[in-house]
Amino acid sequence: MDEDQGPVGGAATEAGPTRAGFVALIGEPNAGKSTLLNRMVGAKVSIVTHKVQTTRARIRGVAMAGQAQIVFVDTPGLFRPRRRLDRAMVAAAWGGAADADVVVLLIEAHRGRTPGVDAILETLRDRVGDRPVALAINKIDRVKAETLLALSQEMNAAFPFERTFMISAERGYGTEDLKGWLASMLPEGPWLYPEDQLADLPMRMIAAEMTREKLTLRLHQELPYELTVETEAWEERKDGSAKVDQIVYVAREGHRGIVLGKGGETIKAVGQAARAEMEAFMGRRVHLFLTVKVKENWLEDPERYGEMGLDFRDGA
Ligand SMILES: Nc1nc2c(ncn2[C@@H]2O[C@H](COP(=O)(O)OP(=O)(O)OP(=O)(O)O)[C@@H](O)[C@H]2O)c(=O)[nH]1
Ligand SMILES: [Mg+2]
Repeated sequence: MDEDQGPVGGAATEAGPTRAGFVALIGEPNAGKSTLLNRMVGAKVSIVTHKVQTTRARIRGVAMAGQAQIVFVDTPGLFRPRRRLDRAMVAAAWGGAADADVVVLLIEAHRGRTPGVDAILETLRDRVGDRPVALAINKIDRVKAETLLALSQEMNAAFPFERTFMISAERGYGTEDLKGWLASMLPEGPWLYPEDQLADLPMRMIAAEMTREKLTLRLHQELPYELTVETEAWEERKDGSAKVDQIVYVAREGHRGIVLGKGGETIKAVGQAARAEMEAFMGRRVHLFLTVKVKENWLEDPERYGEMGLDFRDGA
């Protein structure tokens, strides 16, 4: 009987029926969506930086909460898009919200109800239909408790949130409460992924994201916006290690020098840090080779969007 539960099982027991579904995390750039996803999954599957517009595609992370399997959908930040890449990112974010069972809007406690938050609220109902939307006020470690109540009231007057949670994704405050509530909101049904799967993203893409994160952290203000990383080749070696070749695309010749750094020291440090993270994630040795290529109009190249998990046409 239990075998009929679906592709990957998840049988009902005395603990109650199994549940499964999608929870989309939306919000302005830098709100802490990826940090929350990683916290929920218990592993770093989505890259995090202090910069806005870190996440470019929809990234799924799988978390278990009792009998429920919650598939968190991390999305790019919502902002007013200007360029093609921006538009494709924002489209991916709203697409993630429209496909989810439950939507969580993250805002930053210390920034409060910004014009960007208002812009999201304006179209939120049209975008999500009658799906439940929860508010998560994140980064509560940065503010005094008194300000939170006022912010919560102000937000709830502006939109009928199903629930409001005060959390710190980074420190893990309030996140278990949020997880438990989300689990209870999901429809009954078999799990969608094997219990031990953490992410629905090919390893070569996770590896490319790891390198992009290290570049972002290393280059700070110098970071070219027009930069993307692709895993070009992946070779499994007999000794159990992997040889990974990646290309860092930049749009201008001048950016090549920035990425390489003096005497190649920047790309070397980035490569070391990215390799260490890949090895820790996969639990085996990695030989990483990075090449920087100038491709002037990659931002208009449909293939690059496909590699990022975005739809080129969304940017039109
Ligand atoms: N103090 C504090 N910082 C946090 C918290 N959660 C996230 N951050 C920081 O906020 C910054 C942005 O976090 P991300 O998780 O990358 O934010 P995001 O919403 O995914 O950003 P985009 O992908 O650019 O849309 C990082 O520097 C995080 O370390 C928190 O609870 N408290
Ligand atoms: Mg992110």
